Amino acid sequence: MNESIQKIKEGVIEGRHKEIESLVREICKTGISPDKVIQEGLIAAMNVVGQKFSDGEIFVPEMMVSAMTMKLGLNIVKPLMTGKAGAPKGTVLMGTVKGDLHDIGKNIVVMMLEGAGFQVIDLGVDIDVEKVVAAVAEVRPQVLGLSALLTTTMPEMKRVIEELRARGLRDRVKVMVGGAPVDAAFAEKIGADGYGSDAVQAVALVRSFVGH
Ligand code: B12
Repeated sequence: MNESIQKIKEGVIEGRHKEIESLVREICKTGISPDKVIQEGLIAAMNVVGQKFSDGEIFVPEMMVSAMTMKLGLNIVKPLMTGKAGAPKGTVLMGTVKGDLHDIGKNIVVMMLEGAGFQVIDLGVDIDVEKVVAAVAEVRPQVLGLSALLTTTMPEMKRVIEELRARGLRDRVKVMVGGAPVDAAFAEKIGADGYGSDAVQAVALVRSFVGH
């Protein structure tokens, strides 16, 4: 792996929040693809952090510092991913479901979609069914993306789909779901149109939905 990417990865794992911005800024100057910095540096680091947390090697405070460090890095890469010329290829509404505050993965999906030329409206986190459905009615996106990181909040995805159906909106929008505990079988069971295991798959899914 590229030495600078390795440094970024280690920086996030170790929560070196004071250094991360300059590290990311430096590597971006070399002309490296922002996707690579995100996938092999920032995302790869959070995968390691997640595993360490699951294994009991680190606890919530360390996890939060790493998450914050990752976000600082993402903010530097973001302007490089977006602002590409041309009309948006389609509109995607994204949000993390009710009761769930995890937004790192969702934010990465948002950035990758923006980088791929889609207009993304990000509803944020802890979004209740009513708000999602109202936004679908108002914005008329081609795709709705829902994220959940807690097994306890996954049922909210089903509620959104049921409510869209009840309001006669289901046929107007493709629904994709994602987040660590979600899988393709769950997506199918709740009647979603697709599941993506990472941000790259999210982009591929949206492309397949809107035909770009
Ligand atoms: C960082 C983190 C936090 C941070 C969140 C910071 C933030 N702003 O997001 C903080 C410390 C706040 C936190 C809090 C909690 N957390 Co937490 N957290 C994590 C951790 C370590 C990493 C999550 C993460 O950011 N991963 C990195 C990103 C890049 O991956 P990702 O989210 O999966 O996203 C990728 C894909 O899934 C996909 N994707 C994501 N969304 C979408 C959407 C669509 C449409 C598509 C197509 C794709 C897609 O693309 C993304 C990019 O590749 C995980 C552990 C883990 N291994 O996942 C636990 C974890 C999710 N947390 C957990 C828990 C229990 C909690 C708390 C309840 C802890 C507590 N006791 O307070 C609270 C809950 C707060 C709440 N109400 O939401 C558990 C969940 C267990 C479960 N089975 O439900 C986990 C799994 C840890 C564990 N092993 O126990 N957490």
